[in-house]
Amino acid sequence: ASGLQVRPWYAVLDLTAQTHARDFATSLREGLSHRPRRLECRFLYDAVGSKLFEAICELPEYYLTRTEDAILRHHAHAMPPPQSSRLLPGNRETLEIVELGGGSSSKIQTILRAVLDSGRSCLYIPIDVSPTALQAAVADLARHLPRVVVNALAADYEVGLGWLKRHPTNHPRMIVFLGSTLGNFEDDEAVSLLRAVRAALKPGDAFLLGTDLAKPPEIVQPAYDDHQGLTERFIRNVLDHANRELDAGFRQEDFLYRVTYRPDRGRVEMALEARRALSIPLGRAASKPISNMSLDAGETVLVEISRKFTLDELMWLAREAGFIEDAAWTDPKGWFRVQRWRP
Ligand code: AVI
Repeated sequence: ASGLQVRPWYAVLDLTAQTHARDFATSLREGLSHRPRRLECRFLYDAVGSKLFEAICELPEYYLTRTEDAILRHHAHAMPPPQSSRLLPGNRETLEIVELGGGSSSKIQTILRAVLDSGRSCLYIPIDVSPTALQAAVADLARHLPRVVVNALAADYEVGLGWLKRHPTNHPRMIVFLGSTLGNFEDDEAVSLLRAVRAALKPGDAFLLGTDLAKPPEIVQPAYDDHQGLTERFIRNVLDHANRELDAGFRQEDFLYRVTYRPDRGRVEMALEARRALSIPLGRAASKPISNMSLDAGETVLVEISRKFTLDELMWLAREAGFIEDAAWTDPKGWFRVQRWRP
């Protein structure tokens, strides 16, 4: 651990140095060599990508954020697990709220407020790869909810959850994973993340998970193919990110944005298609003897998947990771689901 910054009301523990294992260069080289070709969607979120994603959340077509927000506003009071009955009178319980991808501050504030309203103290532990995003999120929280103590972990999910597992506490804990980000993971990746979540929990703790649900294509497709073209810019930004950070030689005009909702597979696929045969300089992602990557005309590079889950799939994931569901909430249209699982 390095760079522990202590303030009266918050601390940021910077574990990002441990997060370099699979870096952008390796990921780009391996992803482009893989068949079908693909990129890892976590590289969509540089400073530009994060701003674009914030703008996407406000789009009229992007129903996810709004729908999940409404579920939280209606049901937040029921979401934190009930207080321990063994508490001595006069003793105040502290509930730890760990957020994966912390920083979605309005949603998490709804939950933190519900914890305080239940008469408990609250320790909030956001886990996010970006120390600057964490600083901004904790500053925002200090303004709105100064009673919440914040211990932020600057790390990817795996490193952050591993740290929590190695530093057990006596406080009850609820890990929160909102926004249907689980939907950006393939089954094997999702199960391994969920297992890491479970490993950071003890009996009596809880996991709160927000997921988008399967629904007709005429609702899903426009959410990823919006009129303003923000989603296209968000997906294309991965190429600029590679050019900026790795000195790669992608040219936007060589690619078309392709978005397909595949109800049979329960997922949206966002890809970039080569308009002609290409030889792309890999910059710092090159490794001898390969300095360029060839793509045939019409070949696609899968950049992101966004899954729309059925209940059966969610129950399967819970079982695979060793969770039991004990509560769930949805919106009147049944578009989105927030569920609480127990280890
Ligand atoms: C972060 N994640 C849940 C978003 C989604 O809907 O899958 C990412 C996104 N990609 C394009 N639009 C939004």
